[in-house]
Amino acid sequence: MNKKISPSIMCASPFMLNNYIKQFEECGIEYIHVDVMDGSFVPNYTLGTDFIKALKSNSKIPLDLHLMIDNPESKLDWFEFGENDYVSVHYESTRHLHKAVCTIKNRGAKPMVAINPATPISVLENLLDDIDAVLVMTVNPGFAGQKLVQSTLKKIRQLREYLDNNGYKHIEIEADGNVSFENARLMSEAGANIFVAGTSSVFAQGKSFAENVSELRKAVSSK
Ligand code: S6P
Ligand code: MG
Repeated sequence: MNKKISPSIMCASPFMLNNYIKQFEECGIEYIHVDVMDGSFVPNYTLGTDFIKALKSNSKIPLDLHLMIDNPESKLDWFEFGENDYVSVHYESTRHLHKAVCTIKNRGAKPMVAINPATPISVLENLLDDIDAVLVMTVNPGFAGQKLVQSTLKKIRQLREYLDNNGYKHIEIEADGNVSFENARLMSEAGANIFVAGTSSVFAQGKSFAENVSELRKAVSSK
């Protein structure tokens, strides 16, 4: 599977967004990861509907909307997204996950289901016919700059094996949280192919964004 990089835009300085979007395009970045936090499902507030609208009108790069909000099925209408965009909803955030997934699909976008570190992959079984990707949270959602939850590497491996052995080879696996250069290599070997890149890699200080992207691509290219 092609390896893809999805920089987490909440980790970019808001004063440099135009500059970053230009660099995303120059570096062939595949997705822009947008963290939406509602202060209820997770203990933080981040990017909202107007930000997403502005991002869509200023960049052609597909979005990777990560909705960390309660009951997303009743709020999807608020967000601008469409063809080629990924939209992820958390298993833990709703009693109506299938409805949320179908709403995303009916809008022409690609549904992804996100699972927290403590959530087992078995909860995905009855959704696999309707989703394009699984987002494996490799930290607890809410903040950038956290440390990898080690057990999630095993979870990625189990999930990749399960998908490959049960007719779902096409379903992508996204890793989100502390995707450092070294962790990215381990996540890639375990079977992830979309990497949410934040303070641990592409926005790390000391090197340019382009240098960090090329180091990250190298780290995930081995498998
Ligand atoms: C966390 C959020 C993530 C972070 C990303 C930051 O709740 O979903 O997308 O923005 O993990 O990257 P890093 O390298 O600081 O962990
Ligand atoms: Mg995220």
